[in-house]
Amino acid sequence: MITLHGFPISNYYNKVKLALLEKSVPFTEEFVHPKNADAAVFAMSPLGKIPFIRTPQGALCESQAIMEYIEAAYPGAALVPAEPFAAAKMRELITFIDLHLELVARELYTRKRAGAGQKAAR
Ligand SMILES: N[C@@H](CCC(=O)N[C@@H](CS)C(=O)NCC(=O)O)C(=O)O
Repeated sequence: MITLHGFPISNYYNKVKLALLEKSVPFTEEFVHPKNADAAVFAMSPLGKIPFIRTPQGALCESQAIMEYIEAAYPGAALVPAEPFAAAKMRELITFIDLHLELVARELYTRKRAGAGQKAAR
């Protein structure tokens, strides 16, 4: 049985959770907030990031590596197109979202929050 660690406000966490649900993979969830990462969390996720999963073979982190593991290890609905170009386009979109949308948007949230804090302090 897979245990998914993290928290549901994370897009990366939800990405993995959706794959597990779409493929009907049995799993449980365990709440982990990276701010509270301890030695046990770092042993499973060396950068202390979520999501990570525990499997009977060991722990695995990085959402895209987890997605590829789930797709390869479990039958059922295929999440990756069989046709090579279509599969590459899917990976292109994932990379675009992960690197050029999610990380940039996150930076904007951080700046917005910092700005809100400055206004409150005035
Ligand atoms: N490349 C990682 C990114 C995961 C990530 O950034 N997770 C955030 C929560 S959404 C986190 O754990 N942040 C805490 C930190 O960076 O210390 C993945 O795809 O799993």
